[in-house]
Amino acid sequence: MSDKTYPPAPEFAANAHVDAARYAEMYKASIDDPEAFWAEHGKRIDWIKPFTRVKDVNYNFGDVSIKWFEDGTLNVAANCIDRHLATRGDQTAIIWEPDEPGDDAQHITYKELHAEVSKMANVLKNLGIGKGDRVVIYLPMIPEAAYAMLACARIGAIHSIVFAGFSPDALGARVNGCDAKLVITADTAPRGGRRTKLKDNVNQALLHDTTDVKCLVVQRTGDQIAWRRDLDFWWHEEAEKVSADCPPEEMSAEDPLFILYTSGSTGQPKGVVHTSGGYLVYAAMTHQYTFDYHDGDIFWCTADVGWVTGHSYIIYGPLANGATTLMFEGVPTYPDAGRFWAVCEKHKVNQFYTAPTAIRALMGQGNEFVERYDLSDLKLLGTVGEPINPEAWNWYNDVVGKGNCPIVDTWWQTETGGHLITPLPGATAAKPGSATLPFFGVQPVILETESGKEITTTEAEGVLCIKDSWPGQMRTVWGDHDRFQATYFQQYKGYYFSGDGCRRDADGYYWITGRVDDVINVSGHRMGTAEVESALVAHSKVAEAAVVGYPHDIKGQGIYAYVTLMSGETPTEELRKELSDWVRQEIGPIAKPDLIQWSPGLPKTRSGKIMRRILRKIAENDYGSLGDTSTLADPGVVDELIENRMNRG
Ligand code: 6R9
Repeated sequence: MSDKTYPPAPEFAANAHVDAARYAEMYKASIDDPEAFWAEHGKRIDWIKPFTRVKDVNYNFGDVSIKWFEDGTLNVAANCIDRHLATRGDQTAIIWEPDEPGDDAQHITYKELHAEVSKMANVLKNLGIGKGDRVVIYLPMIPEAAYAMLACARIGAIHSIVFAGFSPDALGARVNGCDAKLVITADTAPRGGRRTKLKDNVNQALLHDTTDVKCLVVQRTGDQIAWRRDLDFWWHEEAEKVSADCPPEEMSAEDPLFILYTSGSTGQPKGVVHTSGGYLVYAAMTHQYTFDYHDGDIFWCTADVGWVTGHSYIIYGPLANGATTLMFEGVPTYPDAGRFWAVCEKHKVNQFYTAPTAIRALMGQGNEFVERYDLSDLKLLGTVGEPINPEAWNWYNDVVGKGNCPIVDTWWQTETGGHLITPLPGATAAKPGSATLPFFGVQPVILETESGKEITTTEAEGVLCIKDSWPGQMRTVWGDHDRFQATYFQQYKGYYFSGDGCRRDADGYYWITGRVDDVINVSGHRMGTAEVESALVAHSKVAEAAVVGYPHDIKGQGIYAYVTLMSGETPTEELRKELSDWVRQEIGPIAKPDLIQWSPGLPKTRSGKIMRRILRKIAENDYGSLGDTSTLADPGVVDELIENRMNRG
């Protein structure tokens, strides 16, 4: 970790929405009188019926309830589209860059977006979807993904996007989890020159479904697909039957906008619920201030819409602000490691937001891939998803930003809806590796891990919690409010518990140290170790499995699995590959174990609990400091595991 600081350039600060003095003043106002602060900033979006109540929040375990702008009504899609028509109808809302660099990009104006979204909204209605119904979106990064999200918002349906890299099983579980009536997908999806058979995956996911879930299919490639008669519909055919006029539904601020499944420390992913008013205010406000977005700027967030980053910073935040947002179908390394920079040059990107794992991967390919392109339009760079190591930060700063672009390292979560700890580029001096300071209205606290006592000294290390609420906060776990309370409000009473460890330095800067629960972060994607374990033990040859993370140069963390086979099974290289492929099948490519160690026994306490601390140390190749192993039922197991460890790097 480096303590070198990079203050904002005076020219940047002079033109920024927020400079250091303004940050201090606004932050203080947001904490001193949150009601007044958010009453003011709640007005940045259009309300059908203005709110009179700003905030109604109860963090008491057992009674947790979070409401913002409760009596206001609005429509999120109208805020992202209709209200811009008069002033910027012909401005590009979405630039779409396809997988193949030789194929034409699309520029979709706000007017065109209005027509397409209205048509899709009418198609949804024709398919029987109404207010409150759930729609699963399983699409590649194509404009129709944006249409689908906004069409749901327009008619008050709740979307739940499933990342197109997830397997049929994972998709099926999410469709069932929220009782979706409809899945929106594409025939096949090109990505990095390869094709994923999305519609086939949907068919497989719905194979045993008895509730007649319908499917709306976007024709992306024209590839052959299997059709379910009476249940499947082509988008382009249905679109011809409907008008391009669909009045937006009046929704209450606390009506759900979307559900997004995310990994936790137990086997089942949880459906994070975000509502309409507060989420939109927060996504729009953070988009404007964190990226210092100005009218006319071209904004590119490289995330997939399947993750929260894509929801808040490709779609809702930028479009609520009337921005031009870029959507990229491909991957950073296709056709070569210069693709990101080629796209930045081609579309004159001003703000570029990506994940440290992508930066590390591209850094390893050499500077010439960056230097080939004219990046002079870049004004700001951002990162999200995991801590960034100073080496990658410096490369991003020097080679990509040429020392001229502030870097915003944004800490937040699916649960938080938008940035909570982040520099504001005209206000905050950056320190490589630190997410720096809280956004307006956010009060981070550091608690002692065991006692839960708040550490009040400036310098502190412990678990990161948030005191009080902010408008973008999740409201519940879909169908399981108890789980919501138990996960976030039970262990540390009176606070929102983030699940992250954190250090605060002498300047009050926050440094995220990683998850303190059994969640790992692989290439910026959250993965519950329990999910991978249950996939492994579902294989007929596996008796037991324990999964931990270990440091990985590119991915941040890799997946290390300890596997005990059924008696009589022989550990072979083929079986190792079979198990890896199995997990890939069960969950998706992002969950594939990097290393599998055959372990005839796992270190357990006498009560039968697996001692993960020990497994983590061995996976990290740090077995010299295993700590106390005296409570183990059979300490001999540990020597065996060390002897046969897979990571000797
Ligand atoms: C937005 C997103 C959330 C977890 C979070 C933390 C890690 C995210 C980070 C970061 C260090 C950052 N994380 N941003 N760690 N610095 N700037 O990533 O949401 O997929 O829910 O992951 O990611 O561990 O708790 P999500």
